[in-house]
Amino acid sequence: MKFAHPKPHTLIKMQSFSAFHAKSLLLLSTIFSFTKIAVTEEGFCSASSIIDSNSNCQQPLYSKFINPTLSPSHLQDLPGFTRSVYKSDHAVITPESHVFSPLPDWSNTLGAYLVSPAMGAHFVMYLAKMQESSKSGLPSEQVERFVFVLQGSVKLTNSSGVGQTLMVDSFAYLPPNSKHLFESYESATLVVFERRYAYLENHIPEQIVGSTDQQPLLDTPGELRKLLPMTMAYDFNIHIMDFQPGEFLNVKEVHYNQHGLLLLEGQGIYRLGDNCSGHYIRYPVAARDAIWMAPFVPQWYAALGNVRTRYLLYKDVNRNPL
Ligand code: UGY
Ligand code: MN
Repeated sequence: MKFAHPKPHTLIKMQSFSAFHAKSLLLLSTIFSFTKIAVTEEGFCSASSIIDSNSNCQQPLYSKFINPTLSPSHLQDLPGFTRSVYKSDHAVITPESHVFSPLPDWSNTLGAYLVSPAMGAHFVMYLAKMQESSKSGLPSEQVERFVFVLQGSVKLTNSSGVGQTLMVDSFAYLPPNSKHLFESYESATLVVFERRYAYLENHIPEQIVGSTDQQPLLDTPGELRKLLPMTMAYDFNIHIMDFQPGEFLNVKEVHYNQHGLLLLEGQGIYRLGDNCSGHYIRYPVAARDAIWMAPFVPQWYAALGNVRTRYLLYKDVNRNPL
């Protein structure tokens, strides 16, 4: 057994310790107690003991047991635990699984790709964490870009040299091949969507800059805003959808369009796809979760908890799927 008492011969050896060994032990324990203080000063709060009077941690012993919570921030601390799921027709990518690395062509910016063509999507959706004095790169030729500010602020300069500051909840659409630059002087977090533009004769998309609160509420059940014009020049749109707790999607949707979704606020249950026995798969989701939905994946959402859900949703539109 791993945690059995020491065996009798171990005890005999301990009794025959020389004075030298005893001194070494004293030295070691002094070093250890200094190390322990240093570690607690670094902010490690776990495994404090009832006899540990030096601890800087304010939380009472066993606080997580006494105040249990299912908040995702606690669950994401569980060793090896993630709510992330990757399947052939959908994926749920939760914050504890986000992996950031330097974004090619951007300076001082870390990116985490949450949706990409490797999954079967025709677009990418990624988080860009711009640090101090950072600059964006340009997308490839024929690729359009949509940027939404989640934290901080960025300066957008377009091809005519006009600069605009985008704050949280502001967005910009950059048509394919349009030169532009995002700069951040402090830190800023963006969600970015890019796809190869599907050209349509006589329709030319233009640069758009706006903010969510300026967009009109559409006359649908629940609250829906569309951030891009609903004209044929645009081959996708970004929806902002709000649900009060208890509200749910009116239609149990199955459609040809793809989605990339980022939960901005709230929590609820997302129903996606089917498992092999025909039962629906329901995912508990919360703010900062990202979802990829392939064409025709069954989808439905119900908001729960006590705050409004808001999510941002990419949807390809206005093009013949044939
Ligand atoms: O417009 C939509 O397809 C949207 N209602 N889908 C979704 O929220 N999953
Ligand atoms: Mn949908």
